[in-house]
Amino acid sequence: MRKLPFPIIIFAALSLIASACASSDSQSNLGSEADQIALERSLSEADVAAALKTYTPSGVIDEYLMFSSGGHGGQVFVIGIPSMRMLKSIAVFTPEPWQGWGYGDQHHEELFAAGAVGDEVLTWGDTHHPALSETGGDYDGQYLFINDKANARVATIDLRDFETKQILKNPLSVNDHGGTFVTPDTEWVIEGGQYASPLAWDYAPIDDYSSEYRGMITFWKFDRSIGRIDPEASFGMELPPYWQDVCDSGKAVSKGWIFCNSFNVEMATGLDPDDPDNTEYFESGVSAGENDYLHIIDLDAAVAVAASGQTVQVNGFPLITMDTAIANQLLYFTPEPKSPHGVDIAPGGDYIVVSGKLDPHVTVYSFEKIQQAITKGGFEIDRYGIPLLDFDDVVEAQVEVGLGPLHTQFDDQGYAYTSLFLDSDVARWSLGPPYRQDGWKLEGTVDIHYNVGHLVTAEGDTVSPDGKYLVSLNKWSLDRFFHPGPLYPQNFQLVDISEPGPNMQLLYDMPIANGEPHYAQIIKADKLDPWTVYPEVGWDPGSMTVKPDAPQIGTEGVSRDGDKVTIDMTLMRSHFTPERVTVKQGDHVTWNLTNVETSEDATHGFAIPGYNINLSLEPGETATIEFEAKHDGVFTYYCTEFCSALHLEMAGYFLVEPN
Ligand code: CUK
Ligand code: CUA
Repeated sequence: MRKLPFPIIIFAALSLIASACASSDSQSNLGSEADQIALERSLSEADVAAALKTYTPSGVIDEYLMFSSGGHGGQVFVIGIPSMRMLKSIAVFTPEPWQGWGYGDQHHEELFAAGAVGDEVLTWGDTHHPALSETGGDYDGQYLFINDKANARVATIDLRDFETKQILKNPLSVNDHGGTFVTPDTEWVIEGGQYASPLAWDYAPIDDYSSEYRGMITFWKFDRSIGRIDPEASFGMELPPYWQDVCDSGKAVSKGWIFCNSFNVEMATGLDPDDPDNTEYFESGVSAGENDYLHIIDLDAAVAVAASGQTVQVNGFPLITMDTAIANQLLYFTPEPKSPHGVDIAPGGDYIVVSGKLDPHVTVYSFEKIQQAITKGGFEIDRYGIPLLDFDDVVEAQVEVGLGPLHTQFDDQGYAYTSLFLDSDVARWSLGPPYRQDGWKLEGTVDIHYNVGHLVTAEGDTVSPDGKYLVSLNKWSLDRFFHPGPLYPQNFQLVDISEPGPNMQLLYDMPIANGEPHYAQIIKADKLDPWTVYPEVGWDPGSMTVKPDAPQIGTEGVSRDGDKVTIDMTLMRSHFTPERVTVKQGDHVTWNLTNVETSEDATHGFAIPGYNINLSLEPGETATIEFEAKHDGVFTYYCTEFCSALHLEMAGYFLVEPN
């Protein structure tokens, strides 16, 4: 419980006495004050209810945490629910100065180097789908994965310190989209492709699209014992150049299966400037056909095929070719209506929901019927020889929900929620048995503002969603906020979905002022138990162990070996040791630093002007920077975190003598 200062307790007690003495028609002082405020601020009764549902008094912790992609900001946002207070932007693919992410720390340099495409080191990403690690189909609060759509990369974040531990470049593809999604025990992290291109980042003329361009899906093996994906145990699967889109992992009854939608079975290749007959932009070419294909992948069987060595090496990475996938019955297609987007598996794993951007329905496939159709056999095949399951054999229901359906989430009452981009609504509809006997019908909609992409419910991707809250991730905000110039923020809207039936209540608007988030997941906050300080002084967040030779109190100093200078430095309130470092221009400098503090929140920064060096050292953390002292001069390093009353004195001189 929060501790209230003594005068407030007295005041509260007096208020109680006053309200008890007041006549029955004035209710209480609090009531009349609230009424007065509501009147002055023109708040309706619904506004007041919404305020009471989200207001979180100082010192009270949110019930849920939302991990949201940061879109082309390249990061992951952590937001408390229901307060919608932003707690952190976890630095992932993009340098971030507050966290000292990517400004000299050797461990960060290694991560960025691992995410390079060839020799091109990238300093941004387009994060789309965060995936919390799961145990038994429930979020376990241990790890978070996120993809970079732009450059086909996957990152692993450790939720003990909320830091990125790994960045992997996909060896098969330059871009991705259907990532990241995890299997129910996080054995595998799924990364599906998007815009087809020659595998291994190669070149082929676009006229050879059907023979040389390919889609792909990658199965990254997660090793929980070390908290990293093991690329050596991972593999990919070649897919037709159909622009795979979003994927989801089967769970419960469909555990071991993977589903992805696709949206260019037409194999459109864009407007050709040299061909007057080709007048189709992608936007029409890609949507010309009636159907695209839901990809249905038998992951367990694929794992066995990969383990038996039936793979080819592409860019040094094992790949199951389409022919091998067909021969081993790893891959099936079934039609999905016009311009599909999104695949979402119901909590029991029994239904697969796909939306059609240009179709007012959601289409619900039955996993059981898919299995029966596979057993029955006698398939037609698509142009690459992949078995095509008959639509009518595998569909359970189609529910008309509104215009521009995209993504679906679930709750604990047997309802599904689908975002409607064109209508700017969230639709609630009921799942059929075993969820609800009266299912497969629209229950109601709630207006959102505006152009919703993904939506997310509390624990919504697990086998046991919580319901209660839904957040609508809106692409446009238009008139919702003061518009800060022509680039508007996105708008996250919190919706109360606890009341059954047609009604949902919009509670709160949160502007997102950094990137365009795509997807998010919401976890019960009490499932997380992050560190307050690093476990030991001299902790290396890269290896997640204490570093034996990290500087400690008493081991500080400057040593020289030829033109190599090594500095061992400690940081504590309110000084660096040493406070003076002198080197010669051209020296190779290795600077080891440890924040020897063990107190919660006692972070120190370390910035050297003119050298693009900036670190954040959390209590106990050690880091190393290496650079050439190429600029002569006097550089005043200082602590960037206001850590104490004498924080301004936490500084030192880095003297670089000219040659
Ligand atoms: S996508 Cu952006 S709204 Cu990348 Cu999952 Cu659908
Ligand atoms: Cu340490 Cu300011």
